[in-house]
Amino acid sequence: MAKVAQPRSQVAVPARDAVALPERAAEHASASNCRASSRRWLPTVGLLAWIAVAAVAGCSTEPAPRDTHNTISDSGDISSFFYELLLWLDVVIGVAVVAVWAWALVRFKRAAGDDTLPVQNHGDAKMEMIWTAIPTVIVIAITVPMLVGVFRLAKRPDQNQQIIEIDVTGKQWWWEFQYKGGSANGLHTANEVHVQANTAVVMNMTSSDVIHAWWVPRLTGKRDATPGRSYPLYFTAREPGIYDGQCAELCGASHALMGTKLFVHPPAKEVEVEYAGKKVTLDSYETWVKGQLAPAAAPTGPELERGAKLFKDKTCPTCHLVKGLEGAESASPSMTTGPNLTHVGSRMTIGANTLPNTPDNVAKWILDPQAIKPGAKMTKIAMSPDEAKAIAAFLTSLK
Ligand code: HEC
Ligand SMILES: [Cu+2]
Repeated sequence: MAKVAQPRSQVAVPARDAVALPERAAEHASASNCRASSRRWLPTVGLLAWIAVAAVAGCSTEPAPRDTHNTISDSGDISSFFYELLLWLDVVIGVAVVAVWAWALVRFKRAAGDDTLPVQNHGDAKMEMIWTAIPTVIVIAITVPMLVGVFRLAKRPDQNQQIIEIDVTGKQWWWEFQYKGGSANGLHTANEVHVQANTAVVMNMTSSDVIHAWWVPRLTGKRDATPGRSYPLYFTAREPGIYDGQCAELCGASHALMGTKLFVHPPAKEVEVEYAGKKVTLDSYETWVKGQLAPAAAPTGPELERGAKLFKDKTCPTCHLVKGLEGAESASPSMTTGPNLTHVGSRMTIGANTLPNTPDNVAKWILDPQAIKPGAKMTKIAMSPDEAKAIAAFLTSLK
């Protein structure tokens, strides 16, 4: 007959605690060969070293393009402050807990041969009070400033000062910006949003399809763009510059290719800023506004004229507006209506921060938008590469 395996609990091995203590101590002494124990620690030390290397591998003193730490606005500073507050509180608590634990390990180590139970302090009122009071103080230390911060972030800027107000609409997979009031009233652009340094900005976020979230990490926190609702985002950006952003709410096939760019213009004279290691000149905000409000430049020369004609012949104006180009001034609003192209040549990128705005890239995009952005809501219209090149030349001339 086959031998039936016995459950482990029934195997007659003396339970560890039943081994007499002196015996155990002797067993321990013989095993604690110094070299063996250092070899035992080797994998742990190696693993910790690797984690340490991995943890610092991404470190840099330069602010990264999508850095949440080197914030450039008043509301960004509030979120940054809480990040730092929580980080340092956690470091202090973590170090304190590990230190007490390590001290207790050494201080209360059971001596060889000591078989007595330590003093039990279950229900010790003093200790219970201490470890209720400390977390309460910590929670209050976080909650009170946090509430102040939440109310400050939600405070609409004073109406008496200059305000730039922009209706922001998230669409699969790009952003539409419509300026309201002030010198930019009626301005309508896409993907790249422009504001003025040291000027309060009010953004009203919504969506025309699914939930998106507008997020420029160096500016401030994320704000949901939800269909049928409008959520405000308030900020005053400090430093002129160009800042990258990303849709932060999974919104379908090309969610990862739904970027945005924030341009913070100087209020008066143009300035030079650094972007991606290159020097870029930023006009004053009012100069930018004036340029964008003007109708598109009329095509000059046969090649651009051919491009403009092809743009209309290939039915692009059903979805795209080019103010000033006859026959392309009113795209019918629908779910697939595309970005305003009146000044598309002045954008740094196309396809919502997906490709640099060069004639070659625009031609590639026109020939096959879905090859660049899976699921893109732009119809793939049959044409020859030469025709796409002519349209691209015309579009990139629209500064
Ligand atoms: C059915 C509507 C539709 C038609 C027709 C259409 N497009 Fe588009 N187009 C879009 C949408 C939507 C986008 C935004 C896609 C994205 O970024 O996800 C877009 C984006 C673009 C962009 C990039 C703009 C930017 O700022 O990122 C260019 C350039 C463009 N289209 C050119 C054309 C040309 C040229 C034609 C005609 C050959 C055309 N489109 C036809 C809907 C359309
Ligand atoms: Cu999105």
